Amino acid sequence: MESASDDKLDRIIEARMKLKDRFEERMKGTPSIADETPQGRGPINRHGMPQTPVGQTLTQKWPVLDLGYHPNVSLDRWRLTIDGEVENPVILKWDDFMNLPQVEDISDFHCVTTWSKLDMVWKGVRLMDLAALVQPKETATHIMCYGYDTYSTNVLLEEALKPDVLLAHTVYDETLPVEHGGPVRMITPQLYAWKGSKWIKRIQFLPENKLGFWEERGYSNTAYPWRNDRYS
Ligand SMILES: Nc1nc2c(c(=O)[nH]1)N[C@H]1C(S)=C(S)[C@@H](COP(=O)(O)O)O[C@H]1N2
Ligand SMILES: [Mo]
Repeated sequence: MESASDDKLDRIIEARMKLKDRFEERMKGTPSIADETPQGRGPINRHGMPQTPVGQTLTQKWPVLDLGYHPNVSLDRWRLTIDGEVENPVILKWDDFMNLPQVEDISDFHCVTTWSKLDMVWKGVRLMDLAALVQPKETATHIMCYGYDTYSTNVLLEEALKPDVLLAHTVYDETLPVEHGGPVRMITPQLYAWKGSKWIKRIQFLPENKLGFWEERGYSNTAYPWRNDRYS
């Protein structure tokens, strides 16, 4: 029914605007926005940062980096659970996910192992809109993302809500390949790429910080590329 889904979209848009108001000040305080001395080189990118963060080398290729196990999740078995510190937890099926507002965005990809790939073309759903759908409680401060391969990674909520943080299903107008995290992966263009879970299956809102897979093994909690913020 047209009207029912329009109604749902209206509600997401309204909730998104409220979230923006709520998190605007905290977003302004994140390193990606508040950093007065970002380290890097090259022309200034779309976020006002030098396009190649300190210690990174640009690549045209797109390496595959993960724990070595590539889960194969068919679209009819695919589910995305969004729960934890939220008013309205959901379990989305593929059609539910594809009926959410879809965006295209061009962004850069910085792997902590020192390669960066610029200007990648993504399509997907903004994490901000998923948050608008589930309504984080006032007490929510972080998210933990889980992959179908048992991966996990934590992200500060005001970083996760940035408009270029997507749950992407399409890259360069092609279906996201399994080795790069298809059907759906998260991307975090303003943080090192390990903060974006491939094969994402659950986003849990948290009332406090917890460490994910790499964070428990000594990688940085915050992962800010322009501060060489690789290890904790
Ligand atoms: N589920 C899952 N997500 C993951 C990883 C992983 O091992 N499992 N590796 C991370 C790391 S370290 C990087 S650099 C990027 C690599 O994405 P790519 O293989 O598409 O280049 O995915 C991140 N997300
Ligand atoms: Mo990485």
